[in-house]
Amino acid sequence: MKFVIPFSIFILFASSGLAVELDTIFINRGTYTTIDSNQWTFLAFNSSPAFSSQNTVIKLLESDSLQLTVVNNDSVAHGFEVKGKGGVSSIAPGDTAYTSYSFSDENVFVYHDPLSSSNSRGLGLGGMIHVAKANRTAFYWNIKELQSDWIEDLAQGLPVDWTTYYPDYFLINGRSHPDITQDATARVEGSVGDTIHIAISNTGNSDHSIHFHGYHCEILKSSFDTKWVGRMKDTFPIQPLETLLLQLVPHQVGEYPVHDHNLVAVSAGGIYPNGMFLTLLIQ
Ligand SMILES: [Cu+2]
Repeated sequence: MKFVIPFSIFILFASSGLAVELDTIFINRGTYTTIDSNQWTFLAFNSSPAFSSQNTVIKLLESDSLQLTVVNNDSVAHGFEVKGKGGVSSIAPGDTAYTSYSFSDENVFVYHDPLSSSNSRGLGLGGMIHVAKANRTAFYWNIKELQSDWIEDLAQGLPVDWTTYYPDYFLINGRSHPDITQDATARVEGSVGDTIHIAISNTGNSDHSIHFHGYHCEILKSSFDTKWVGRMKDTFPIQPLETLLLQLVPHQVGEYPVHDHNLVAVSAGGIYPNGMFLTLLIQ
């Protein structure tokens, strides 16, 4: 199903003082080179027709509206959905669809393909929207895991048995340690006393648990359970298609690890430490 926002609604948003973000997102199929030099088929939502293994982070300000054009560059149909906010159920190969959303408070949302969500996420497809207050310092961890010996079946549209899922590659923003350290949107750098926000989405198919060394963070938003809001912790479980918004105010100088507490996730293809592992650098 497709629809186009009438121009009159655009004028209404503009005249009420709320910003309207116009964005285009492309569903791209490409070749991904793993940290240990394997090459796989991979799917990602990118901001251009050029494939990147990093699903684009859609960055908005509080009260923004998003008018989104979704281009399916893949050879099979996909949908587009912001979890909890609806979307487009199916977009044919080569076709384009339009959808729109509004946002109020700062928060983090998952977007994914609802048509074949687990299978397309098993090939890498799934990203996050971060809604922030103005002038906010934020970092982004879109985490997911993949099972290497399922990639070709998933790429050909063949069924897999999720009850036997045994992933062996673990990614932050489409990259593994140590490459992920080069991603300035992921690698937290700051100073003692800064207010730093970390937007986390789990766009994989397995639970993860993010463990900070050296610092505690406050949960500002949890898509899973609002009772978690306000808790000050150093370990943050996160299930598939859930999000967290954390606030870190560093109290000490240092370089400390942050990683998935499940140590298999700090590997890639059995090689340690090549998975969900970063360091925080506080001056
Ligand atoms: Cu730890």
